[in-house]
Amino acid sequence: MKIFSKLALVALAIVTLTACGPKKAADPLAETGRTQRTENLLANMKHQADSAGYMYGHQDDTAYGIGWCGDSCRSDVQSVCNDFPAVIGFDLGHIELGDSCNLDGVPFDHMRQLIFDQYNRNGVVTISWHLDNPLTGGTAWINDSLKAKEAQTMKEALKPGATHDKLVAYIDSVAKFLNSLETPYGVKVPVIFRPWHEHTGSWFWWGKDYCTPKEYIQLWQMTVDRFKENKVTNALLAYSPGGCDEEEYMERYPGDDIIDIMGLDNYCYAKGAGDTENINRYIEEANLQLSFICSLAKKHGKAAAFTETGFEGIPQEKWWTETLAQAIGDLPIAYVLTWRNAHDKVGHFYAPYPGNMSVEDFVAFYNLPRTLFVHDINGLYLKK
Ligand code: BMA
Repeated sequence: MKIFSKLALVALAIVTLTACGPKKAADPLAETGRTQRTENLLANMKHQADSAGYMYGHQDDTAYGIGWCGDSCRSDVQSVCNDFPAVIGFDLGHIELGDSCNLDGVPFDHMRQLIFDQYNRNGVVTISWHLDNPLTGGTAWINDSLKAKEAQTMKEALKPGATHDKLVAYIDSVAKFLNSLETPYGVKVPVIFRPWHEHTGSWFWWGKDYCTPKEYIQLWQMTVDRFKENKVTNALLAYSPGGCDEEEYMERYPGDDIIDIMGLDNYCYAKGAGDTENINRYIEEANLQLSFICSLAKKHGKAAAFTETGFEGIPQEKWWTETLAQAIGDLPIAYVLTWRNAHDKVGHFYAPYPGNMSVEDFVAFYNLPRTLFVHDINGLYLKK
């Protein structure tokens, strides 16, 4: 290349750069250190809970369903009501092991794409984490025969040593995944991260019998510290105890500086449609718990949500309008999420699919003025 053409190229580059000015960040950071879209999502969830109604969510909705797995752009919910859930949940269990698929067989690369798809349709994404035990190598669940050892996990994880280092690396693997949720246009997809859930029970190694309130809160602090260290800017944090009273709920609350969404995990464990006693008990208890959670959320300036619920196998034809919608009533929650429709575990489903007995009632639930699906929401990320 002749010297003058090189000079011409340099001149052209300078002119172009000056004309365009400095490149503007696609999604600038807010004062909190999180992206503006992440803050907008939180602000809108608080506001939306006060006005429009609640979003419907479904775990692993687009990853698999009854009779299918990994299909492109498919959803059992969408198949029955022509609309996607406003919230879709995913689980990062086994990302900490460096596996390519999560504990339910969903490839993480596919999950990332499904998260982009949900964001692109203006929907919300929430992420849970059933991580393995960093001390024993067992699952997240307490195994009765290993209980004595598993009960030591929290203590070991919080003090300097091999288990602690392992847990740090585990949390870092989540941070890395969250950081990888960047669109080609430089926007980090906001997500609601919901770890250390149902800790008011004792079935996970972080459960109440296996640590003190102080230790449980330290676990959250450690999570947040690692997120900061890894410069995670797109995560809202949800706290989701299992069914409990208000005192228990607050006993292990990690603090207003850590939590954004106050949640509840509570399932209907009735023995069938005829078990009205237990169905009614679920309605009453969930309503009572959601009601103190909504008051607490208001007082603490947080959003409130029914972070996990359902009736396995939906044995009640009108579960949606006569049970779930009744449990929520007119409480100002931002969303409700029902659990997954397993394709490989017979009867383990919590949302309708074509041919399911509760389809008609689900459509009635869809048509209730307070339930919101993807078509009902807009501007969650852009309108402050
Ligand atoms: C549980 C069940 C399990 C699943 C786990 C994590 O409630 O659905 O089958 O592995 O959640 O998704």
